Amino acid sequence: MPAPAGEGNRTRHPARNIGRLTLGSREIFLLGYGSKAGTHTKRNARQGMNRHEQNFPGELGVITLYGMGSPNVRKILLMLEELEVPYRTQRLSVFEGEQFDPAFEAISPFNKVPVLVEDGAEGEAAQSICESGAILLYLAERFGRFLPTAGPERYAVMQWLLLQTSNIGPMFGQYIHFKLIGDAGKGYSRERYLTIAARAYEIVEQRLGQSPWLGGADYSIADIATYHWMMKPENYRVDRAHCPNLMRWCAAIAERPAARREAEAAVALTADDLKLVRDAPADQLERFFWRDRRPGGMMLP
Ligand SMILES: N[C@@H](CCC(=O)N[C@@H](CS)C(=O)NCC(=O)O)C(=O)O
Repeated sequence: MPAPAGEGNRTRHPARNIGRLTLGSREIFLLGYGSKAGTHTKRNARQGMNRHEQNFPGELGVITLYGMGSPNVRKILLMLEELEVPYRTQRLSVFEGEQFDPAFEAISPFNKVPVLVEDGAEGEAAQSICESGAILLYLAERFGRFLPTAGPERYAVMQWLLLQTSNIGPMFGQYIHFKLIGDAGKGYSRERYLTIAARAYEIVEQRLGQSPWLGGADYSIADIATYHWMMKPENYRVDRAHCPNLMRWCAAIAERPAARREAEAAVALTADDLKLVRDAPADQLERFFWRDRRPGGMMLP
């Protein structure tokens, strides 16, 4: 069995392959790890468990994060560091089109990173999840942390989490897209998304003026989801001096030991992302920007 090719391998469990993606000349492994036999029966173990333990009975399977150095991936990395659970990372080079491999598409239907895989109990298929918001919810419930279990703050956390995944990420992403490719519409698209980004800064600044954290009194997956997207206001032509609450919040997160570890762990995942996009040949960029991927059968002429 070939050795799994993962970076940042932090696990001490023995690995087994549960699947394999062949990406060009490279093989990427879907990793599974044999669960250690428990010393007590599931029935006895369930007694006295809290809700998250009941939802996820059994041993912790080793977790693999597939991704690269983008904010959507780094939020998961930050969460894993906050949880201090064993995990490993597997870089997937989206600039070189590895996300379009059919084997990867099977676990990420929209061909995007991050994807998180946790192996199941011995003999069961691994669980895999794409969409960074869903992954954060999974990890929060899996480990019973960074998401209140009930009450208004639970839904406040969800509100700010979904605001990030449905507004901040996609809108900021569109701005970056039009900034990178230049805007044939005389800057219309770029300016539109820049305006929306500035509005997002305004909303978040206002919220953090009323509350120490996005979800309320406690640091949560809403903060973890939003941090990497908003830490550099000048990238969206927003003046730091006009968002003191946001900057206070950024500094508070940056000082967390998990954030420091995350920044180190991100180095391997980020690799040559910027260089790759800068040096990419035209046909590769066409592919990256999805301009060659119109689903023909679906679309009206
Ligand atoms: N809604 C998704 C967005 C993920 C996403 O946009 N991922 C980008 C990198 S940040 C990607 O994989 N792009 C490759 C592509 O679209 O082909 C999430 O929050 O996980």
